[in-house]
Amino acid sequence: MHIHRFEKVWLALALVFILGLISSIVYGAVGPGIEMIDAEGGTVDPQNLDDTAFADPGVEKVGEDEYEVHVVAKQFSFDPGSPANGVIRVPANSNVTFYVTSKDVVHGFEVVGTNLNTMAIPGQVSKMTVQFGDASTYGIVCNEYCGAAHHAMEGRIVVVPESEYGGPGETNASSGNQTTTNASALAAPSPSNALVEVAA
Ligand SMILES: [Cu+2]
Repeated sequence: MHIHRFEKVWLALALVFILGLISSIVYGAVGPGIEMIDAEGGTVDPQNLDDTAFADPGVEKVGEDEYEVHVVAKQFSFDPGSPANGVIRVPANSNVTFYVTSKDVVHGFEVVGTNLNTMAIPGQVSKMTVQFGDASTYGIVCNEYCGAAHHAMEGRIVVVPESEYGGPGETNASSGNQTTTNASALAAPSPSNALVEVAA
């Protein structure tokens, strides 16, 4: 069978185009370290968070330069994270494992300008370990439409110099001192697009 030269060129171009599309999808799925929320974080009863590690969400020191942060996303704030609940404060150069869940509807937990980004799903716990470098302030936004005040659902992670870090208690909204402690950092968040590295 004779195939015209132009026909062959056209077939080849179409093939290159298809392969290009497939590779871009494969790269998008595995290249930037994107993973499905898996069973590692476990599950919780979203109606009964009081019986879980999310009963008193916040920052916890679990080792030398190792911290755990439990975050409950709810309409329309992060606890902790949103200023009203106390922003998240961790020291510079620390490894931080986040456990994020939702108590009502699906929310997003995206740390702006970094690769720390997950869905917060009722009943499901998202677990992510990241490494924070120098002192900085990061914004947290909800990137899943969750209701009327979705646009106002935001928070902060303040990475403070190790010498100024007073311990996990600072993030506790009820401690009363964190609002003033964070006021200057919130007023002038340092511009940051430094990537958070996935440590594990
Ligand atoms: Cu939202």
